[in-house]
Amino acid sequence: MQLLSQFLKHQKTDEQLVELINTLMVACKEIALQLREGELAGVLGTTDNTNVQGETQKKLDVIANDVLKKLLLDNPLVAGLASEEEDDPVPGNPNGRFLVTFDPLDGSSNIDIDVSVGTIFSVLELTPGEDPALHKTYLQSGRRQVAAGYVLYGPSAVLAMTTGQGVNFFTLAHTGDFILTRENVQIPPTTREFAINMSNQRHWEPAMQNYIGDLLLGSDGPRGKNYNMRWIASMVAEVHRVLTRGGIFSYPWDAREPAKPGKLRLMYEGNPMSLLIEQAGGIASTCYAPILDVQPKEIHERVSIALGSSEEVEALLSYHSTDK
Ligand code: AHM
Ligand code: MG
Repeated sequence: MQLLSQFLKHQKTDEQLVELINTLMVACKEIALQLREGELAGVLGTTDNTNVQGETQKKLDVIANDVLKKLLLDNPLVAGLASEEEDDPVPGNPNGRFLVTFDPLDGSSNIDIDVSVGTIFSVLELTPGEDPALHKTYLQSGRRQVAAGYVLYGPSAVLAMTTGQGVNFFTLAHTGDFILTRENVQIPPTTREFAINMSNQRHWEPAMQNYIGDLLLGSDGPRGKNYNMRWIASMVAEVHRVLTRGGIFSYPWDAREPAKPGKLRLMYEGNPMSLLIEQAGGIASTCYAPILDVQPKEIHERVSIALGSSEEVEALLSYHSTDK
């Protein structure tokens, strides 16, 4: 049995990064406890606020954001943070080394129905001389992440994390420790499972409509096999399924808001999930380029996402390159 801290030591992870990860996990354990109490703790339901994306905030969005913010700002290694639930970045210690971006509670439409949600985080290094109070300081491409991961709050709480040396799962034990439960996760290259919100089909690009249309034809169609569909409406749970047994997950560009390429955010969802997927041998793409190569222009920017089993994502990309 290996504890998270022992495992990171064994991987010779930078000691300051280990300290930062420990802080993140203290916050996630607190969030897990609040979620477990649910209605009993009076934490369900919505607030009167909307966030910067114009979405109504759930009480637990705010609680999770506050827990992460407080603990991270108490850690002198943190130069600043940016959150899906904050309009602007929050500066920390000007001599700190790390910038942390996060979605405190992803999939929050699932909170009130007791379905899985998660915390997604991404760790960058402050470029010396830059100001962590400014948006532009955070606009680094996903390739520059020094760590990324999520904690899935499901029947058990599971941390999936990478520091650039593969992906590993750690399960939260009743002792409060995260214990290594799956090492060097590898996504199977082929799959018969896809995840997409089909209700948006008529708004997608023709290439995406054609690709999904061919999956639906099953063994009679050009893909020659029958597919199954899943949609949990919680990206953390979908990515966990993809990492665990393969699959393809997409939240693509849609015509309703052409200026916003998709629903999900690059800095809080796209980049950390893409690093995990690539580190586990999968592909994460905008449908035209690797997500990790996108140069962010705004901290709350959205991105079209397709990720998962390498052969399946390659098949999807071929529809986009030929527009067949
Ligand atoms: P959130 O960060 O506001 O919770 O939104 C992100 C979530 C993802 O977890 C999930 O993939 C998607 O939104 C579901 O969207 P939809 O409700 O359109 O199916
Ligand atoms: Mg969210």
